[in-house]
Amino acid sequence: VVNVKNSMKDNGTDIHWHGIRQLNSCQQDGVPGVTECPIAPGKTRQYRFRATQFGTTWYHSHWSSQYGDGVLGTMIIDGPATANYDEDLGVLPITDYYYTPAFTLNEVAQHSTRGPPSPNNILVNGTHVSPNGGGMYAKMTVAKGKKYRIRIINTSVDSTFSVALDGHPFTVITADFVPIKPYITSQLTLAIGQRYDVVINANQTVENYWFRVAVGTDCGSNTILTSGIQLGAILSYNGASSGNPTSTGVTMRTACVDEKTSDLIPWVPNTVPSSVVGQAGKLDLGFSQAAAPSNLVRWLIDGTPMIVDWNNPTLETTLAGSSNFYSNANIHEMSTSNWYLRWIQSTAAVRLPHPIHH
Ligand SMILES: [Cu+2]
Repeated sequence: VVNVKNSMKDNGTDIHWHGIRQLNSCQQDGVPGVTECPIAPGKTRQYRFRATQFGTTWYHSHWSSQYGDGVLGTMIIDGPATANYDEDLGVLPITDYYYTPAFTLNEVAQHSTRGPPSPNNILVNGTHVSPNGGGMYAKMTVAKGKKYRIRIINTSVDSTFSVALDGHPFTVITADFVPIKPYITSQLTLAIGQRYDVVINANQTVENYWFRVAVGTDCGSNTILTSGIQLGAILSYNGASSGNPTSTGVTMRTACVDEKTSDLIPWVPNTVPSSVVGQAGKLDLGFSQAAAPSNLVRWLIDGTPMIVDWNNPTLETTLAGSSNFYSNANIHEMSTSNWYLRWIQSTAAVRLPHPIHH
């Protein structure tokens, strides 16, 4: 049970529980114009749902571009792990960081002919150094000889990140909410919304080590990249000197790719019936841009943009037994209760790696 109070003066809001399966509770999913009306300024709403999965996730406003201004947080649901560790260091959210408010930039992005605006910096666990001086790196402190769990989350607006920890390979134990057979890697790439829980072994010399963060420049940018400062955070052993690490590490990926599917083996297998795979449908992902002077950019699913009407949640229309949805509700009907498999495919002229964040 979560009570959310909207204390903002002029904005609606609501909270989406990223990755939580809302089986028989879809009215708790927190998506304005789809599952609910926004929470008005000064109002409170209660969300109630069953946590049937466990692991690491985050919650965020689903109201326009509001989460880009920081209306988000992390969540841990306790459960068993597929590898042993001594201590849980908790969440390590990583985000891009813009010095201009999200609503201003959203407007710019929707009329830009040169792609979305570039973030100015990153934040690791809410902090980072500034290229203009000041700020500080996030620090994780460990004791030599112990194993630690770290829960890495990409809460970005528009960035894919790769991460690595100098001298300490990751044993990956979950992908999003799926416990997996542990595999070892020196580097992980996270698209927006993705989470990986890893175990590290603090078996190196008592020192400070860089936790490196790299921007996926194949699908984005960040103006801090020209500053020459090290992006990331610091892993510090008890007894190490103060000051920044001098460690060296792997060459960081710039590609916006997923982990190899051959590495992501669920601990508990879950098989999609082959009869369904044979009938897979396709959703076409693209975007359009209107002529100058508006240059309005729209993302399209099967050629149609989704433009939500906050006053008429599609769930309410469905409950009323009506199919009179607002225009641009972008409804794709599943007529019978069954398994459905949809491939989301980009056939636009510019085929950006684009995470579908839902
Ligand atoms: Cu989300």
